[in-house]
Amino acid sequence: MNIVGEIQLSVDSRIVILTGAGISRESGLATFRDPDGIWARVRIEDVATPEAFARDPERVHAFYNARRKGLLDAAVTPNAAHLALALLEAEWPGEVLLVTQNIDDLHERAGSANLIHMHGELLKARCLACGSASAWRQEMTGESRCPSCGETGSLRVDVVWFGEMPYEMARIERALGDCGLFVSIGTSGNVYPAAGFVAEAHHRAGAHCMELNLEPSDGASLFDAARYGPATEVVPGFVEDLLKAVR
Ligand code: BJW
Repeated sequence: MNIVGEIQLSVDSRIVILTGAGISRESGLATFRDPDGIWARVRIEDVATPEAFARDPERVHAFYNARRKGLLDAAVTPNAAHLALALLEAEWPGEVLLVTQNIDDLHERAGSANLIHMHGELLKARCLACGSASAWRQEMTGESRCPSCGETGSLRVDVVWFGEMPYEMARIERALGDCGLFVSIGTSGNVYPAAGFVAEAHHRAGAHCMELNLEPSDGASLFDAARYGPATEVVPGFVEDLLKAVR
């Protein structure tokens, strides 16, 4: 069935969507590699590697405490792009799997449920003593106590740093090998393995691959088609075009 003009897709096809920091920018959260992004203010090696945490845990805690506080600010809410993806999941007859690199919780607040946080979650703590992950909304310090085992000083934010294995890769790989449409939204395509998903969906599943981004990403030539502009404009329009086929 021809749905959007450029896409040949049957309505029971699985859709895999990858999101990055660009989708949350219009909600007030900074991206990483834009000129005003996080990596323009702090060095990756100081805050986003296991070695940085081993060397200076309080600095890493302070970096994530500030971002957690920002995420919990009442002004930070899901935007039209997050809401459109939740609507797509609710109304598309086939499976819609949302894989986000973002550690914010804006997709779940918008209503997405079939969601993988491949780089972890800012509002969770992981205990290095017992391995458990717990909800965590307050400041974290070297003296914080694990809610599961009671150990003190064993908590870290539950995010995936450089050199660590992203979460749920087996489930993601299975979905990429069996999707009709792969959509990448608001990501620069700089960080692997996420940057390689488009090639996997294309070669293993023969999926139609689309990029929705403010501007062409580093991997733009790997996509079959693209729509460029702010996520709050481009994503709702794209979702409406898809859902026209099933209404
Ligand atoms: C808008 C917009 C608007 C703006 N609307 N759009 C050499 C070769 C290949 C790989 C490696 C290598 N050396 C090392 C590696 C591996 C390494 C890696 O990729 N390094 C690269 C830098 C080369 N990767 C890892 O270590 C990963 N682990 C791993 O590989 O394990 C082994 C393994 C292999 C294979 C399978 C399985 C496992 C772990 C990576 C962890 C990344 N962690 C971070 C921090 C997480 C916690 C935190 O948030 O603090 O994740 S880094 C940071 O980058 C964060 C993001 O999720 C990630 C991606 O960034 P994203 O989302 O793309 O943001 P930006 O800022 O880059 O782009 C924003 C985009 O939005 C731009 O395009 C804008 O234009 C756009 N935009 N406004 C729409 N309004």
